[in-house]
Amino acid sequence: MQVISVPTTPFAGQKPGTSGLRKKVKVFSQARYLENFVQAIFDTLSGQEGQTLVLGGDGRYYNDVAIQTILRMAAAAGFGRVLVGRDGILSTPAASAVIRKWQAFGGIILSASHNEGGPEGDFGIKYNLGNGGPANEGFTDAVHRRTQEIGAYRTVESPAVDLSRIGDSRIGDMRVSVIDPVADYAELLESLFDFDRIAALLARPDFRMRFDAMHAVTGPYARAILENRLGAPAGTVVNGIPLPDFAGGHPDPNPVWAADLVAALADPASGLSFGAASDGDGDRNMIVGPNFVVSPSDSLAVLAANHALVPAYAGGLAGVARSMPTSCAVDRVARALGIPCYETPTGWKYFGSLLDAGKATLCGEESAGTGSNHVREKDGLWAVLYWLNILAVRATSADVIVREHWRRFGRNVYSRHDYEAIETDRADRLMDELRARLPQLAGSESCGLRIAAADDFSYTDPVDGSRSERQGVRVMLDDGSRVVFRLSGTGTEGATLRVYLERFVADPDQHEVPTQEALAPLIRLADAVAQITAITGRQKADVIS
Ligand code: VG1
Ligand code: CO
Repeated sequence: MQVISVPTTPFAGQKPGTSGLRKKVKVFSQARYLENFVQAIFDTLSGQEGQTLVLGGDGRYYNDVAIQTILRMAAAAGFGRVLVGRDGILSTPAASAVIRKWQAFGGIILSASHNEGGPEGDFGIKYNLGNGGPANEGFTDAVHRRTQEIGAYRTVESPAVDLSRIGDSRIGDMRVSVIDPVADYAELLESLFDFDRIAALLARPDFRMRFDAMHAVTGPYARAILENRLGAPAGTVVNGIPLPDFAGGHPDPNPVWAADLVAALADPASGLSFGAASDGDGDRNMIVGPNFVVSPSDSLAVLAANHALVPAYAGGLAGVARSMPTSCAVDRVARALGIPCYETPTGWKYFGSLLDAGKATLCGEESAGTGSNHVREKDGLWAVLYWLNILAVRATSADVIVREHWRRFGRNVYSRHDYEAIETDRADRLMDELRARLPQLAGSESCGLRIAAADDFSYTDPVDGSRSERQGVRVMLDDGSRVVFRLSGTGTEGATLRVYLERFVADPDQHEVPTQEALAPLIRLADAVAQITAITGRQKADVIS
């Protein structure tokens, strides 16, 4: 096998964000751009010679081109074998499952998740370690440093691999195995849940569900598991064929981008009793009951509170973990269960060490990502099956389950307001000024509310001691309410400001007050404290979830 070294020069800005490197397709498709980044990953590894790499993506535009490039570079880097999903498809949780099952050295996942696809859309790439989870900050920082000094990338000459057929071929000394992207993952999920009971629920005439794959990667997974294995009627899965441009939408399972699903569940004529959706790469989920959208933070709390009903977790939870901006609903469940609750920065990479160390069993984020120690990624279909398992045992609907949960634990009323594509300078100024004002905020009053404390969240990993600073500004009120501000690390256009609002309501008579109404005082406070309208010129958020 003859390895070719191709001279190159660094590109600025190849810095992975919350979940890998995401850029416009136009940026990624420049000559040497993808190659530089992949070489920087391979240069950061050691000991990969002869080992197995897992490779796949969410099927978005440019996946096919990128996969052929990466296969050749993996051969040049000395990998012994690559497991690649048929047609280049692997959802993020499926890639994690495959890495773990086959004890691979690591994996490369090609996805920009919920970001739009197509030639004008986004592309992304992330590296997962041998535990199946996203590389930690130490690794991604090292990759970024390497991209800034790179002088050559290595590849081999070889014709394109046929990815449409399962089976083995070779690139030089390396074996390429095209695998069924669904099988290992489906087998794993079947081992966690009570499939017989879920099948019985799906067969009931009074129960009808819809799963919206949003034209993204989960279509084949949902069909195989919900329709083929569990016997849900054909047509349960809608928008089930992965399209390179997601039919022009954002595969982001929230009330804005999954408005059709929410509307169908609000319409009694649809006959639907349960709805769910997943995102571009299949790691996030949306749960919808009759005329009721389950808040992702509540969903995590409900999963934890009902763990005894699910075979894989009936033995008890070691602990739970949530990202800092996620509501404290799960903390209340943890307290009742007498188990620890960890608070991490945003992004799944921070959960890996807790899961590996057996400190947490369930993890979740307010952005509709939930998962467990079965893989090292968040997992959309896993969450849907977990809910179905609960519904099957409790024989009631999702809205009733959440309302009962509120009555028992109180309600953490919660919402996230996103201001998208703000000019980067303005967004940075907003955060800088807010940070500068932090010392004065504690003890002050704003919009008639008393601020008890304000800080910039930092985190020390309890397992490896690594520190992460500047992970979001928290403004905490006297009554336990919170407003959190941070800039998104997944966007590709300007900056996205995320404002997270949370208020605890114990009184059951107040639980039905509409979310935005219950949070109105905090929404005013957020604007006053951070000067959102004054600095960005925006009167209201672009996406409210
Ligand atoms: C967002 C979410 C975060 C999630 C990340 C990746 O990050 O807030 O909770 O882990 O997306 O999810 P940010 O930095 O834009 O707020 V996914 O499904 O895009 O892989
Ligand atoms: Co995702």
